[in-house]
Amino acid sequence: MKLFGSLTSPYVRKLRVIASELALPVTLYESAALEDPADLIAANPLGKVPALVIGDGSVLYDSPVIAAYLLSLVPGQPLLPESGMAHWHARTTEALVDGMLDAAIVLRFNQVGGVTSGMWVDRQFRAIDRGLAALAGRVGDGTTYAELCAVVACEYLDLRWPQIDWRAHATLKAVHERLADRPSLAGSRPA
Ligand SMILES: N[C@@H](CCC(=O)N[C@@H](CS)C(=O)NCC(=O)O)C(=O)O
Repeated sequence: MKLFGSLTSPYVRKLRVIASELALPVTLYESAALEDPADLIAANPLGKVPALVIGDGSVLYDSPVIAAYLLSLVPGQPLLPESGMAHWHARTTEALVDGMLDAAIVLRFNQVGGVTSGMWVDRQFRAIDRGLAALAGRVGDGTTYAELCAVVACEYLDLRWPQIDWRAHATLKAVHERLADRPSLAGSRPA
């Protein structure tokens, strides 16, 4: 399977981590989304990464859809409960992480455009702060999608917004210390 992506995209990294954890054959195909490459636009009309080309040639996007697809390929996979409220709680944790990443990306694009203050910027930082507090209560001692996504999100904050002190949340710090060296995470970390 071919994954349109970039080395720094946290959405892409979530999927690379899942693929590694589940030993799925996913190959990263680097694509600079902001340059609107024709093959990416053909795969995903939104022009965003990630997009996954699967065996029959069809394309899946965006990251929660791709994550669900990858998980569905491995019956009994240990990362995300397949049914019941535990499933929906885990999916909500995924949405929480994705929402924090969305806020961080909005901030990043604003920063690149020279916008570093104002109501919209403050709003994103507040969302991330509240998201971290909520996420801290949703991770535990396991090695599930929730903890892996949490590490990806926290490291993305280190990359782009190092002033955000997510390590102040003891559970996030502990999860990071416990999982950061896992091959799935170490092998997908942006240089
Ligand atoms: N909701 C999407 C977000 C994907 C996204 O925003 N990707 C960024 C890279 S980190 C991108 O391709 N941005 C290009 C653009 O917004 O045009 C997902 O979960 O896949």
